[in-house]
Amino acid sequence: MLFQNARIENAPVTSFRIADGKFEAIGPDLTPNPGEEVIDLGGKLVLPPFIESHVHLDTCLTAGDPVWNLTGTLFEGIECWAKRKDKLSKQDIKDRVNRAVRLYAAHGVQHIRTHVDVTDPSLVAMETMVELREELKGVMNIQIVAFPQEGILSYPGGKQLMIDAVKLGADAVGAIPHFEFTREYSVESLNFALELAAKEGKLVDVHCDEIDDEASRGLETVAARALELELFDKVTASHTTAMHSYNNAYVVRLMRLLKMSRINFVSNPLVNTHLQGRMDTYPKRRGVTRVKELTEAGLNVSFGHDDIFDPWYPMGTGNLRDVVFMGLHVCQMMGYEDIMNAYKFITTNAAKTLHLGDSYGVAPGRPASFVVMDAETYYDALNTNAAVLCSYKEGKKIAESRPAQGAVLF
Ligand code: 17E
Ligand code: FE2
Repeated sequence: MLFQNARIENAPVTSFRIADGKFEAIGPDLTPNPGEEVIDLGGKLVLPPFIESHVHLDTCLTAGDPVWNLTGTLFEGIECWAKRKDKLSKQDIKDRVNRAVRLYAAHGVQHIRTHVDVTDPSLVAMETMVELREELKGVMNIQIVAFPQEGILSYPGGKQLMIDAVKLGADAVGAIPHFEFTREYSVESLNFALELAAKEGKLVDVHCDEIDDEASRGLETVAARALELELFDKVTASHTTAMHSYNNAYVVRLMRLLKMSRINFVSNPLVNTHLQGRMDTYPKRRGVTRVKELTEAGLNVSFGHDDIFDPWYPMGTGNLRDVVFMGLHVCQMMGYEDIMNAYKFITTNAAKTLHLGDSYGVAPGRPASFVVMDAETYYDALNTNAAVLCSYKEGKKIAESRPAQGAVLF
């Protein structure tokens, strides 16, 4: 199949051919073979598929059930979720995750890293997510992080639950240092999580310092262990919102270690703009990590949605455009090049974090997975909230849309 007039990643128009589920060739001089199907993309933007690098699928679509988060804090969210956990069943999780995955697919997402709460003696969410990963693999590539929402050292049997979750099939090990009872527990939980990952050959993705406390310094431990255990870019620090509040002298010192460690960062600008700064009067902190400075230092940063309609965030439609839009505003990354390149936060940068390797990207020999947007450049796509016209996964169309028609009558 030949696609003509495609603007791949903002570049001038070209053509590309897909065959047997792979990109076969890319170039402006490609002409149709006899009898070949030709699709004229009319100069529209083609991007590698979107990647949700941080979400909690097990909690999605539960806002208000059984109670709403009234303060809007992370901590009340954790309390609300603890009440909802009692009602978890395989069917409940499957129904909600199937709905959420379809929301994402409609917006061109083909890869999701989900954190799954394992501070639950039944581990039903983990068990169910492992089944869903298999059931959905034709349409969504799901990566699972064993996430100890209520702590590893501060939750009864927390260490064993992490070990059991890895045995059940988690792809990555998590931690939540800022929620542990003490600083000592925080450090010990990180040592435990990274050593478990090193031993079992897993990735790491830590909910790290998601608090406005400038003394929350889990990140330095994550980075030091990533370096010493030689895990490097297998390790990701998510949220790191306390970095917003660190003093600059400390950040300059920390930055050297971060660069040596080569860890990835995931920022969740939509949700952390909502959750952070809640104990401030005025001025209120934004509480989003230092995306601009990390990027300028050559560290890999991607953006995640974090939640869809759950105790931590009462909105969300699975459209990562909202995440990028908020991220650029709150991180003050609104230069022309920043805006044009912003799709990388939810594509190529996220692919590095998820370790997708050669299975990702618009290039000959790679799986023919891509999205076509109703815009010519990412600048326009972002500004106009352009629809994803179609989403192809390994040569198969898995979603399409027809943009709404409207008219101004004067
Ligand atoms: N749990 C947590 O600890 N932090 C979050 N941002 C969410 C769940 C969504
Ligand atoms: Fe999260």
